[in-house]
Amino acid sequence: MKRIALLILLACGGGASSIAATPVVLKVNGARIVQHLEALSAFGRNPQGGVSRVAYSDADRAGREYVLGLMTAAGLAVRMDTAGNLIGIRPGSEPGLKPILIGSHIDSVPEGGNYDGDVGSLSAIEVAQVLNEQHLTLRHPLEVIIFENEEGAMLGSSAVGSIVDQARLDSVSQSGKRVRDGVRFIGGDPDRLAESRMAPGSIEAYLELHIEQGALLEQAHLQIGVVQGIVGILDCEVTVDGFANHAGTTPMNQRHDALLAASAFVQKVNEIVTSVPGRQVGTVGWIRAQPGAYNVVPGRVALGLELRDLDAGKIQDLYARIRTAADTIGRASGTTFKFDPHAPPAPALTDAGLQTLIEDTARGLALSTKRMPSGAGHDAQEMAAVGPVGMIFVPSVGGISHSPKEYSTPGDIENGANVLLGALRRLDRP
Ligand code: HGY
Ligand code: MN
Ligand code: MN
Repeated sequence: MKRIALLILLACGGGASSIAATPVVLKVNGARIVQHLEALSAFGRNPQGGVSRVAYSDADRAGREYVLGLMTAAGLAVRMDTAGNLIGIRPGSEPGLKPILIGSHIDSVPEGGNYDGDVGSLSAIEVAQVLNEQHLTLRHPLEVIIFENEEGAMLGSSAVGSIVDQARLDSVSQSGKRVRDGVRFIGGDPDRLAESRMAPGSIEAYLELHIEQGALLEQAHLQIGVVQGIVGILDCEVTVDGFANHAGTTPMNQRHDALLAASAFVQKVNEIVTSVPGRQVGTVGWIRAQPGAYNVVPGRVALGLELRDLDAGKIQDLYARIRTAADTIGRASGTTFKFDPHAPPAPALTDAGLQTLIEDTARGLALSTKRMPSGAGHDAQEMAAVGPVGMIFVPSVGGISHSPKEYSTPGDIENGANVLLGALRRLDRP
């Protein structure tokens, strides 16, 4: 009789009845996360190490297939929204509760590393896998979400958090495909993107684990970063128009050299951004001169300006000063500057309650913590429009990221994933 009762209990393992049997401290399988990171790194691998798995490339599509397999193996019911985000669902035991979302992204920058986005994505799947293996049902539904094209100004999470304008869909992505064609390429439907939007207030919370991508944690010998907020990012394409002319016959004092004006502009950006106190950053990250020949004075230059800060007002002030300086350079050099700013991801603060919850969870695991801002953009900042967000950082060795040399140790990754799992379980409690 007793044996039959035990068998019934085991057979009902996936149900709410198993909650009482839950181990007090549940841990992830760190070795499995590392194994999955290695397997994922095969998609888009470069000869020099790292990956070029830019969104909408063949490597991206293959990597997504691999991750979809992991999600299914973790017992998640996976669907793709119209933006192409992968969403794996695990039902909760208590009807009427909002879902808790965990996730990140697996697309990379060109010549990127194997950790940015991947650590959070594969750890979120690991969390679902552990819950599945332990036959543990949370009260809330759990959704593991792998956002598409995070490195393209967070396209996938923008579609979830807000409205993506047509101009963005028409822009050309790093893969060379227009964004709308790319979304189609991975199985989404750009004409029905609005259906991916989640209503504000429709989720309990979104939690994301990510590598720090800076060196604050490593330098302070700390294990977990509790993110306070994520910077806003202003991206702007700047066109400088001069006059293309013969480089041999045009005297130096009669040129309208667009590249010379652009180089003065690059210097000025750095000067203006460093002229005020604070953690703001400004970068000119790419530049193209036309027509681009030894023997032609450059007639046109296009360049990419980016400004980041936690304060949207400060970004706008710096941007205004940079535009004024560009006018001055233009007048002095006989060139004109045109600015074409993209709709910026706004700065987002993480939820104060979730910061404390993450901190308490880490301390409960005997891990050291530090509250810190994020200088990198993340899907969490778009998700902040849908509900409370929390972010967990783990150290990046040497503070290197967006590089094949990006690295986080297996121990740090395991710690971060355990904090993600622990924070999720605390959040799920009544
Ligand atoms: O560009 C960024 O900050 C990011 O890594 N998406
Ligand atoms: Mn990145
Ligand atoms: Mn990232």
